[in-house]
Amino acid sequence: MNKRVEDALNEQVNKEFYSAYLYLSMSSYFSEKNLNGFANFMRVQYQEEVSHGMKIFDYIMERGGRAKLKPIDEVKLEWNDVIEVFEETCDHEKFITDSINSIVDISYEERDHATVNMLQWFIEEQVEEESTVQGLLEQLKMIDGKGAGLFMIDRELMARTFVD
Ligand code: OFO
Repeated sequence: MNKRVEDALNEQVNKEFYSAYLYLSMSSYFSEKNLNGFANFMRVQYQEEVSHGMKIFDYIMERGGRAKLKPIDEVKLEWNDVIEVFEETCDHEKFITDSINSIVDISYEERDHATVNMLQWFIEEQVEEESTVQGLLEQLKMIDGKGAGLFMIDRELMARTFVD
C-alpha cells in the first residue's frame, strides 16, 4: 500500500491504543472514588478504542501493508474532579477527529480511495463520540460535578455495555 498512507495509519493505531490506555486510567481513577458507573463508562470506552485500533491494524494488513507497533506514551493517573476528566476526554476526542481528518486528506492526495472509504466509519464514530462526551460534560457542569446529581448520572452509566 502507499507508504505515506501506511505510515499515517500506523500512527493512528498508536493513537487509538493510547486512547484506550488513557480511558482505562480514567476508569481506575473513578473506581478508586467509588464512582462505579463512571468507571464502567471509561472501561467500555477503553474496549471501543482497542477495537478502533484493531480495525486499522487489520486494514493495514488486508492492504498488504505492515502494522508497526510503537511505544505507547505514558498516561495521566490523577485528575482534580469528574469535570476535569470529561473536559480532557472532549479535548482528546477532538484531537482524534483532527487526526482522522488529516489521514483522509493524505489518502485523497495519494488517490487511495479505499482508505478514504474505510475512514468514513471513523468519521461517523467521531461525531457520536464527541457528542456523547460533550453531552455528559454539560450535564456534569449543570450539577457542578457533585451531590445527588452525580450519583444519578453514575447509576445511569452503569448500564453502558460494549458493542463492537
Ligand atoms: Fe475515541 O475514538 Fe477512537 O477513533
